[in-house]
Amino acid sequence: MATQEVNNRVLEFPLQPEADSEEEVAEWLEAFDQVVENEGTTRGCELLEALIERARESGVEIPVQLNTPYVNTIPVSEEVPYPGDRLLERRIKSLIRWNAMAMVHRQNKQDPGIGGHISTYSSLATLLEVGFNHFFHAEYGDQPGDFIYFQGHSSPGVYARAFLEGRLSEEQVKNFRHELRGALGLPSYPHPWLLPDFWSFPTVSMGIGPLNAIYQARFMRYLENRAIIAQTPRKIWAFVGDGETDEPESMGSLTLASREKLDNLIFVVNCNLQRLDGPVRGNGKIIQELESEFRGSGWNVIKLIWGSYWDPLLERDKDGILRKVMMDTVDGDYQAMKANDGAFVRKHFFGQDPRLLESVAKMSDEDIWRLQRGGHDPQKVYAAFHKAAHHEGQPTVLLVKTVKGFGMGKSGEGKNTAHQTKKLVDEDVLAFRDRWNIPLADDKLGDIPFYKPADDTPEMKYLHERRAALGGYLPKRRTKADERLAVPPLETFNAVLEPTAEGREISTTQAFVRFLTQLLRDKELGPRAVPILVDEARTFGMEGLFRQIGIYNPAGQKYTPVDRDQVMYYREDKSGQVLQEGINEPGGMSSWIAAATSYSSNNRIMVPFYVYYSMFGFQRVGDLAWAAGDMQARGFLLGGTSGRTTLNGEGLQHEDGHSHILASTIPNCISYDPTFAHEVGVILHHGLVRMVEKQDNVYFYLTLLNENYAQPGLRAGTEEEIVKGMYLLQEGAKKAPRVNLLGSGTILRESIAARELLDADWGIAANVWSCPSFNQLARDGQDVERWNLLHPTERARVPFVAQQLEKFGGPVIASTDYMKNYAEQIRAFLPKGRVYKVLGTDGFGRSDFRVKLREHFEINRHYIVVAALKALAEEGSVSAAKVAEAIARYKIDVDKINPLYA
Ligand SMILES: Cc1ncc(C[n+]2csc(CCOP(=O)(O)OP(=O)(O)O)c2C)c(N)n1
Ligand SMILES: [Mg+2]
Repeated sequence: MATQEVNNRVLEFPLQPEADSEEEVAEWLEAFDQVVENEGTTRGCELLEALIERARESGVEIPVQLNTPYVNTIPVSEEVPYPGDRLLERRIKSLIRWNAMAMVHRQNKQDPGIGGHISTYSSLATLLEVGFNHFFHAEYGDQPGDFIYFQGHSSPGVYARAFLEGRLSEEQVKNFRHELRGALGLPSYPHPWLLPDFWSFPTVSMGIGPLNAIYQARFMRYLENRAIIAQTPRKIWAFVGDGETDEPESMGSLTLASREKLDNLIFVVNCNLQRLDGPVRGNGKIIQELESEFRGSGWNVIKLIWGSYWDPLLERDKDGILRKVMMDTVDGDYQAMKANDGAFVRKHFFGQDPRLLESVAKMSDEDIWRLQRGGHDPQKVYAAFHKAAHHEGQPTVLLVKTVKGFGMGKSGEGKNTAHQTKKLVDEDVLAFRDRWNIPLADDKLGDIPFYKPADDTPEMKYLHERRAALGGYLPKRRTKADERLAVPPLETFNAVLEPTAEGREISTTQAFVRFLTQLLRDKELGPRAVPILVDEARTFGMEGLFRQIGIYNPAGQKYTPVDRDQVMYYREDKSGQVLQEGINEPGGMSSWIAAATSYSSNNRIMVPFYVYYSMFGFQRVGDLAWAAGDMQARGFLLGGTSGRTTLNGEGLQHEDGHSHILASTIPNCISYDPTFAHEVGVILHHGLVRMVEKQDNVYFYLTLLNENYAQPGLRAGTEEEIVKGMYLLQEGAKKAPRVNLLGSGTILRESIAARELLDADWGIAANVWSCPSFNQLARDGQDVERWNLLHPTERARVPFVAQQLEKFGGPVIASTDYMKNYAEQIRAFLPKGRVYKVLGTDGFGRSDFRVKLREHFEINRHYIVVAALKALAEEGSVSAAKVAEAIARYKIDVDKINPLYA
């Protein structure tokens, strides 16, 4: 079969027609060949298009075919010459291979079980080295650099190069995966948290790299279109495993990249045909499968399958037999070819057709073995990278065929176990040394030494020269932005800090929107705010932003919006500020990550506000939130319409009662469940100061509520306590007994109501404490506890919770719209001897009104009163009969099923 690409679609037509129509077809082909020869390929394409159109008009069914034959996309005639010194580059690459292998092998000899991977890098080495020597630009002068997303498991190779470059010491590479030995060690994988001036992008949780790379490329264009950075030819290179493309995250956002014409994005899929357990598509061909998926998604696809030694064979393949065998052989068999030897390939590959076998009769088994795959041929890789880097109007994917464990000999090459190979048998170490020409004598191989040539050797000079020509060394991460931005004073946000006017009620979501609107007016910071929405702007009352600051769309707005005559119409604009991601939480989170790490990647501080349904937050995109922590993202996540009983009517899959528990698992995520508008204002302002002014490596999560109520306003002097997580909102009458009612979010208002009931119905006084963050209180408590543990003879420190509560006696009752564990966290940090009762919303949600939900989950004012009386009874201040009396009075059904099980 031969093919012709038309409008991104590829048509197949038979080269060997049926005998009866042979002549007719030959005539047509000849005519077509002549057109191409005389008038060029564009004309040929036009002709075919016209023909197809006519065929369609005539009712001829034309098969849609997204695949091309199983050969390289770039014909030999179009390959650009290699600009580098192939011999020196090979030498450098061999040294890197050796040092990467040594790093993993030594460690596992010393410490069996410490792990590490060799075979991913072995397959990737040529791809990365061509990139490092000729394509990957570092930041220099006013030239921003390229972004490289490395396959996580190839880290030993990236470290080995940095070692040769003198950027990592021998001590460091010796301490690969030894991060806790006092010496400088190296983390297993790309982790910016652990190596902050080296790695930028954590990629080792598969799928996160490709997804983030797409949104990074998009965010780069967003900054350019908004004139925050200059438009430059810089690229985002994402190296992706072929197995990694199994992840929906890897493939789920491909159309965004083509829709927005992200020609700054290049995916390189390292198709070594294997994942961890075995072949990726044993029965088929991963390259063909990905070709149709990417092409169908509008990407420019470049397949690089065969190395140069195949060129003469393909050239001679006039009858298409070789191409047919190439196409018919499945990946499981291709893998076996490379796990064996030349004789095996002769028998099982060329042996599939006697004519093919004959065509290689003059080649020795060694010659056949040397027929390498495209990804191990620098000439071919260069040509493919060059073409990708110059392609305009579309993102490009390079589908490159490689061998897993390339050069690892019997210990790994092409074996199903390659991924887990950490140690080579001695014989393979010798073979490895010989294969890559490492000048180490047999008797020096014992502990697998690292090898680094002297600085004045040609290869070392070349290594440094190439990087100097490309601006410097990579990977390299910026830890702080150079620019300094000032946060306006807190008073600027008085609109949310003051009490609401008589009869006016607002929600904390509205308070947030007011805060954001105010911030957008700030000359310096306003343009840096990035509101990110996932088709929920109207849910949060944020549709006003559409008109005001516009929705980003690189194509502008080509239609007249249906609501054009309204004040808040749906306005899309090339320099729009809102990122509207559609119903796409992983995309929203990835945009947020790109913006939240812009201080590092673009040297521009951006302040993203990603607002979403809190239920579709951490539990949906938890792994991205974890990666954001690793990347030291700085920004605001806002979980809207949160609270298991505060979101009316939406039921089980919408009502969030646990996002704060999940938020607490991320060490540098600071989370709040504010009740009042002024708390929202104080917390957001504090967040801005920490992240923008101080450039602290934290990010903030706030839950926002859609329940309207009067706002009491900020009491001056409580700001710091709000931030720490607890302040006294209402002091009870000075009489005994007195209880302490703690709460957060809307449920704090039930505590306020309970305070009145306690007084009116039972004559008991109560203090009400607003606790915007049980998570922060718990972290403080644990930190103090740890200090006390380690300093037993010094004066014990007191947790903040205890400091606050020590001002008053009496039991403590906490009630929130979250699982009991949320408020349970502070139990250990209360003053000694306090009775502590926690109410929370464990169990599946229901659709109904708030009062019903709060009754169902046993967190309403009545339950709070009963819990307070029970606590007093346990303390001995009231009788148990009083508790029973209250249960009866409030008509609480004691036989009601526990909502956890209901
Ligand atoms: C989300 C996730 N799931 C599972 C793993 C474990 N894992 C690490 S590497 C790997 C196989 C990778 O295969 P491939 O993407 O083909 O890369 P290769 O090493 O072959 O280049 C797996 C399953 C992971 N790191 N992340
Ligand atoms: Mg693979």
